[in-house]
Amino acid sequence: MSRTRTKTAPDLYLITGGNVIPLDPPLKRGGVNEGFFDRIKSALDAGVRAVQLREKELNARDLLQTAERLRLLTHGYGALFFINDRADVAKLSGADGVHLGQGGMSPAAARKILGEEAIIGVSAHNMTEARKAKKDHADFITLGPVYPTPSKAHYGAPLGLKTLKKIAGLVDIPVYAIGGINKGRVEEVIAAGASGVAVISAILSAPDVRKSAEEIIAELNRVKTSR
Ligand code: TZP
Repeated sequence: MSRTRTKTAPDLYLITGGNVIPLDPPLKRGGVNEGFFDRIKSALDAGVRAVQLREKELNARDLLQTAERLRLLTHGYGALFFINDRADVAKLSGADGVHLGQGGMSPAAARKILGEEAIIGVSAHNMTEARKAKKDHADFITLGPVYPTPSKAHYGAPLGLKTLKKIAGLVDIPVYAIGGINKGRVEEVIAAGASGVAVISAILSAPDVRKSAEEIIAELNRVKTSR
């Protein structure tokens, strides 16, 4: 199948999860609290234009309910909206696409559910997975962890900039560096060939979510315009 795609997520890809936003304990109907939406709204106010809902603890009903609210919120800002793994929830909530983990369905299966126009991201952690994602017609990958990050510590050593550079140089779909990304690391990951950055905690656990997102966006803009 030949496919020409020009769609890419914007340079900063905000991902929820990693338990950085407390869910409503105990998980009950609608299992996220208002603070969850407030933080994402602050990031959107800052200029974030791609958001992935990745709340693995939520049951299907709560995930869908959360997705429907986030779809409305992101839509109001013209931001792309993705669901982690659950193409069914992406379809029902009207998301722009799905982001597939290595244990997830194939991009082809996701397209059967979501249609040809859906944007499909894949999480890759090494060259083999990155190449496979490209071969499977993923639209973009997140690649990492590039730096140490608590939620992925059990996977061993992070990839580092050299591996990011090698993979980004060989895979001709957008590569979003992920894992331990903060403002101070934007320049070196873009220099290593990343198209953008995917971030959880540097934005969502920041004391001032809006300020943190604004600073990362400003840094991305500075680095990209100076290249
Ligand atoms: N995949 C690779 S690293 C990571 C994921 C989901 C976690 C990124 O979180 P943070 O807080 O931005 O380091």
